[in-house]
Amino acid sequence: MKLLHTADLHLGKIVSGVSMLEDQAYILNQITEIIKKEQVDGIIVAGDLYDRSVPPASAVLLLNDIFYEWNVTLGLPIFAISGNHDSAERLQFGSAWYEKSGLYLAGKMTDPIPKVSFQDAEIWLVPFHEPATVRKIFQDETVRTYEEAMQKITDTIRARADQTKTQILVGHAFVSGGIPSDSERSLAIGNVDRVSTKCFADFDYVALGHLHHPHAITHPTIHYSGSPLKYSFSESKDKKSVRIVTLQEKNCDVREVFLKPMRDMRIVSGSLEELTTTILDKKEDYLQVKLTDAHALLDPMGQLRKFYPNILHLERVRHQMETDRDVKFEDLMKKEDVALFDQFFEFANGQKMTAAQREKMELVFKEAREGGQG
Ligand SMILES: [Mn+2]
Repeated sequence: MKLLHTADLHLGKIVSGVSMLEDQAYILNQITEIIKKEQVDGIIVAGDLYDRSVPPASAVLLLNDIFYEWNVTLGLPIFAISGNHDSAERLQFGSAWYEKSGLYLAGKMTDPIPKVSFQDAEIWLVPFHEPATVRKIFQDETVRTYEEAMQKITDTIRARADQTKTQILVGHAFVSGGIPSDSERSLAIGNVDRVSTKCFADFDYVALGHLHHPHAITHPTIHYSGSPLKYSFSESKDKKSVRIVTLQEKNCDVREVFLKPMRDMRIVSGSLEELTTTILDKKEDYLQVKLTDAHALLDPMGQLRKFYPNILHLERVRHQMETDRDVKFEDLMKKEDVALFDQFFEFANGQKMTAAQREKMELVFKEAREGGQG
């Protein structure tokens, strides 16, 4: 059995005021091509289908169209759950009869956890949940943490699972040791949102969503597919992909198929002059520009946007003065005026004064000392 695993589509997402919808439609079509080429038997979408609980109509239409394409046109089952960005109730709409068509969509947490028997596997759909929800639904007052909630869920699954079948869990959670990026919304303050890998010990493949890096964790059976697109500059070095999982009884073989975005998201640096004279390749990309200029600039964003229309973020590289040495006030007082100013200048501009600037400052200090006598 061969499955495609993706997650964290975040349809309708806006990054720095720019809608990602066109990029999302483009990447979903690329996933469709992979589905056809790889001839998979089913598709897993592990949560965060939308970016927010009330997504824009355009995002709803996009998901409608792509699910129709995969499920009806290509005739493939879809195993999908809600993530922490989705509205569990809204995603639940239609689930009971979509499954007649092989679209298995678990929005709300329920007891029992929905199980889909598919070929020689049992696929368990565990939507995103807070501990309080699990405590209430499973009527277990001892459930206090995310770890206890996931443990409770997997215990109930274990009790119902037919271990002669391949066991697959689809979930949306933060596994301990996972590397987060800047585009996930924290599930809770601090580290209390973590669940350990031991919750998933009995599964042959765990298809996760939530963390957006494709290699947020390294584990033989537990995988984050990562988001299909970069949604923050902290992901600029990611190579986004989908997972192709081939399961033979209890053995899983996991492979990455890389995606090529319409516009990449990357960080570039240079002076304003460099960036506006030697024009970089792929200037339509989403850019974070780090300007290295030390002096004042007139409308750098306006100048850069003439060449790079999709700059999302612009910043000046600020050279930090070394802070590892302790500077005592008494020592500072011993310094000559010009030496003291030199230090300040370097702190503010990231470079030392030129000889000419230094000469001018010496003159200024001299005049100040002589105070009107000159
Ligand atoms: Mn997400």
